[in-house]
Amino acid sequence: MAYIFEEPSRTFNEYLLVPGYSSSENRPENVSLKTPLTKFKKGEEPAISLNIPMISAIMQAVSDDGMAVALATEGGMSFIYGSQTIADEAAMVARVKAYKAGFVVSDSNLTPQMTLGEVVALAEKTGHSTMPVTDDGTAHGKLVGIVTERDYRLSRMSLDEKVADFMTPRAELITAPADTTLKQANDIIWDNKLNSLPLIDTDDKLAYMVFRKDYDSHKSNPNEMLDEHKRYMVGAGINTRDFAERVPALVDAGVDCLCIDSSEGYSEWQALTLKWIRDHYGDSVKVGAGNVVDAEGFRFLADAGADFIKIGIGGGSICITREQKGIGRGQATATIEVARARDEYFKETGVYIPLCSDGGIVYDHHITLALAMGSDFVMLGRYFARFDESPSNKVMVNGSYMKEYWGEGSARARNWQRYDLGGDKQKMSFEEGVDSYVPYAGSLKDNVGLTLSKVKSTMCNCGALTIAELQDKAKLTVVSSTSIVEGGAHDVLQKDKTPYVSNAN
Ligand code: RVP
Repeated sequence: MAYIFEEPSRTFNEYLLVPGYSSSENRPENVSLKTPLTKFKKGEEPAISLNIPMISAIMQAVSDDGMAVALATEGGMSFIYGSQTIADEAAMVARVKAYKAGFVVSDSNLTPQMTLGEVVALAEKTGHSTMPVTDDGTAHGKLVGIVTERDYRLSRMSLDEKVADFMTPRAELITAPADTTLKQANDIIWDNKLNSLPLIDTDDKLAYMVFRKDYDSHKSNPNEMLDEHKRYMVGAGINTRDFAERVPALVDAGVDCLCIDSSEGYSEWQALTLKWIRDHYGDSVKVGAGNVVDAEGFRFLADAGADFIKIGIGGGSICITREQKGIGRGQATATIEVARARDEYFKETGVYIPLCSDGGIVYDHHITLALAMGSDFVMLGRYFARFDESPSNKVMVNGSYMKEYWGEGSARARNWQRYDLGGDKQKMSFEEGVDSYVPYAGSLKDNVGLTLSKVKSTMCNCGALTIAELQDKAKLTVVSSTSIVEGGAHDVLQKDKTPYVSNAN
């Protein structure tokens, strides 16, 4: 007879944390959100830790190189989407690794022949007011001048005027060699009261621009995820088909961690993929696996050698797997059961395998719940898709700005590899994801800052200064449907008259 789980399958919304004793030490500024990304032996340190417990989903609408840089700046990590060619994915990884914080490859470049009209149009499009002028109009052409807002006055000049006639010419610019350090560049900027400094390579070509404002922001990012060469860290998604080609290309590009991207991870295909990686790279290449929703699935992937394990089937905001196929499990129940299995595995083997709760995070407090239930970090799609830094289009819908967000199992992404059963001939013919809009929410930095301030505040209420302490001390209670109503604003007439729905972000 079939196995029946007696417990109902619950979601995050069905739980609350019951506060514990908080001492005067339990203040948000004392909380550390550092958390392991990869497995480690008792008493040892993980090879990679995240500085904040957030990674961005392996999705076309979420994780490209721009998102990866923005999230690494805040202390998390992106996993670049694998539903693209191997060359394109490797190029994204390589761009993240080549990115030097504070050293900007200009995306707004002019030629001396361009007109003031074109300058104004480019400034509007990119939002950048400082534009290098190069002989060929590329980011690495020969520098011939710079145009800033101070070089032109729209009220006094014709839009036909040529850049060559109003730019600040190279002879009047202060420049520095390409191997100048950020500290040295900043000193030159300060000593000469500059707003920007072009760095020139040995062929007399423009290498980077350094901006005064970027140096300041670089200094105010204490959580940056940097490798031993001070490059941003980045992950990448792989599949169980072309790993023999994809993995070497991503490793060559400098990837820090891989993750097998699949809606169903309890499969021989994942074990074969992990084995291939271990056979070829030993433990030097880190790789997460998933997704699973119960203890059996966890144990299978742990024994197969995964460095971390992802939890979640069917809970993603754009996911219709449960409707289409009838498989899945409430995200809270899945997380709790898998975390118990992980703790038992740790007791038995002395190896701690970090867990990632993936999908279904709607409120900021769901992150805290996922951590309290035993996750070490969470993977978010919808959350990050809403920000400036996501690769998807920002569009106006019914008078509000939205960002497009589509599932990897939607017809739009056509990443059937995530949704097939592995092997070559078992492709699925139906969709498991939808194409949607999510409300545009501004910059990643502002939103992540606010979200984590809530997480830290709740951790203090639970008497915890670290995620491990939260997992240990948290007291969770299942809520009734009437108490959910009690939890929001109720029985009052709200002044702004907008009916209270939820404060989901
Ligand atoms: P969410 O954060 O709720 O938007 O969920 C994101 C997660 O949903 C992804 O990390 C992935 O596990 C899952 N996903 C991605 N595409 C699809 C689909 O098309 N069904 N599901």
